[in-house]
Amino acid sequence: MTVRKTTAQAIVEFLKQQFVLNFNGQPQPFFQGVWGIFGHGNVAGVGQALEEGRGSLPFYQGKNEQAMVHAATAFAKARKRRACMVCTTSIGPGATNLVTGAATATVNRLPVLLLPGDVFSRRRPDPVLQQLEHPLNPDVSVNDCLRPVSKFWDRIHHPEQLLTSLPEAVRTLLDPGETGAVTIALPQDIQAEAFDFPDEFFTQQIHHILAPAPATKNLEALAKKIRRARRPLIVAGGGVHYSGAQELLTEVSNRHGLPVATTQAGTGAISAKNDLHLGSIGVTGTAASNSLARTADLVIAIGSRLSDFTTASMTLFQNPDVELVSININPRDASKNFSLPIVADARTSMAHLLPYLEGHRSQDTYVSEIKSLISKWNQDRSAMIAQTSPTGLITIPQVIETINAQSRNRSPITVVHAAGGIPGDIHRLWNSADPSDYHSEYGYSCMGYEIAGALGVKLAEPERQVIALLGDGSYLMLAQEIMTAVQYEIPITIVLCDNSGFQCIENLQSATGGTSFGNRFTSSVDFMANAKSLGAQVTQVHSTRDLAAALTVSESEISRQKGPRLIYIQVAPDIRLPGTAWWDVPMSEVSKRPKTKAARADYDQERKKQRRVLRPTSVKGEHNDHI
Ligand SMILES: Cc1ncc(C[n+]2csc(CCOP(=O)(O)OP(=O)(O)O)c2C)c(N)n1
Ligand SMILES: [Mg+2]
Repeated sequence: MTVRKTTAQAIVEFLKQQFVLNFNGQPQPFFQGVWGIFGHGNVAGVGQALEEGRGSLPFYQGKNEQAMVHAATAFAKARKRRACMVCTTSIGPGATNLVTGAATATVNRLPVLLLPGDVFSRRRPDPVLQQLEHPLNPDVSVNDCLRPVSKFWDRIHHPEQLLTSLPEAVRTLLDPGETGAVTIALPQDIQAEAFDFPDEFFTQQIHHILAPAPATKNLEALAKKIRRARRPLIVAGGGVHYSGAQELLTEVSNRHGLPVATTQAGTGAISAKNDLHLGSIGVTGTAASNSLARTADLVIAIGSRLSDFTTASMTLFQNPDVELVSININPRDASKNFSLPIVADARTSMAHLLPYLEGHRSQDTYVSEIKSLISKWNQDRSAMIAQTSPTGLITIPQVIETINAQSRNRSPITVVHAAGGIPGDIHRLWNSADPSDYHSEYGYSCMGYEIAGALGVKLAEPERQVIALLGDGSYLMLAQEIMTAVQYEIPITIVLCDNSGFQCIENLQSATGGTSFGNRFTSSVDFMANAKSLGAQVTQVHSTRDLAAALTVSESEISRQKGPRLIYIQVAPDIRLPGTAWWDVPMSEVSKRPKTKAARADYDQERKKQRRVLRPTSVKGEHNDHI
């Protein structure tokens, strides 16, 4: 039996039939909503199909395509990649506006399905409005810009192609090692063209997320290394959250005396209350994590991309004999930096590792050293928060601690952040009360993610108070989704920290030997009037006490709050937390300025600490001992 549908109708129907088992083993729809902005390139095709057949698939009108992808990406992150959203756009600029969002999703390994409209497949009216007309390759359109930022990319020239393309798109989105943005470009004419699809194509499918166990050989090798190590260190990344390994990781740490440091994506993977939680690691790391990392003889990365922020641009692990083991579902991540790769799910790995470590615990002296580093860090943390500015304005660390106190005392909240000075400070200072209170987009560090991201998180977790924490620069880049929050009555809280410019880059400029240039704002904005005009309720606060009061929203108030509210704070531009690790930002080898010359000399010194190979060559043979 067959059923006649257009390409667009078939896509909508197919997506509605895809289900995934959640953490409790219950099937739930994988695609939970469609974001869209219509134009001539999708209104009559995908638009028609969505309007007529969406049923269980809610539609959200975006105001900028990049923001739609951010919202969808944040939704998938909050749902630990067990549900995702779709974005439909017109052709031309509507489609290319997706590129930044797609890169954000792909870098962070988060699933999102993009359905950009495309120029006519049959080319009858060429060139159609917004067509690029590539001189040498008529089969190239602007949508080809989405290829490098997608994990799967296809263009549909005949409806029948969906029979192979859609299942592959879904497989990629669901594959924990491969997931990211998936693009299916839909030429305008083909969207509306019909085909007799086999009935079976639209039957319900229930998928489960792969969680492969590590090979016995690998577990034996890892357990041997842990038992032999004198200074082991676990680095927990986002994979711990996505696999649901938080509790087992905590058990491994507590039972066997293994300290845990967390990356941005890994924050919350272990409660801050845990005795052996060292806090953040790397460029934005705590002194406790970083000093331990420098002397560690065994580093076990779990679900981490091992980015330059985590490895301090490969200067962090200074013990000449340090060995790196990387447990990751993605073989490329597992093999980085000459690690012993363990290609496996984080949760399954922790569960399987426990019996291998029976009876083992790190030496008492090491455990007490860790505890004293943590207690010293807690004192430093308090001092960082207590630090005041000569301007008399609230500092970003104080804003962060005020929000953090809310999460500790009045859970559940989720704070969403992405770029500017905030991510560095919050990574260091945040003490997670529960695994979902910290939502960081720091893989792509994309300005403009925060407000749109908060919308996605709130749709994914309506029971939580969702706070977008962002700077004035980030706000100016992508604030219009405030109106979308009003339109769909999505109650988010936006905390806007105004320091009159791109302050963290100004700081970086100065640290790299430069003088102030191009980073300050020279005219001011009435941010409150701006947010109000988009429909937000606005308040200004001048003290942490007022901020705490503004954030303290009772349960009933949360359910009554129909749309977004913005809390505006003028923050001190002059407070910077001291760093405890290096970041490789190359600076000019040639300059007339003594400050720049001196900075370059320091840079050359630091670069000498960078390591290319971590494992000592004497045990190289063991390196291949996997799978
Ligand atoms: C889309 C995008 N463009 C540029 C950058 C580079 N960048 C990183 S932080 C930053 C300034 C952020 O300013 P603001 O949001 O006001 O935060 P502040 O640094 O002042 O705390 C810039 C320009 C980026 N991360 N993302
Ligand atoms: Mg700023």
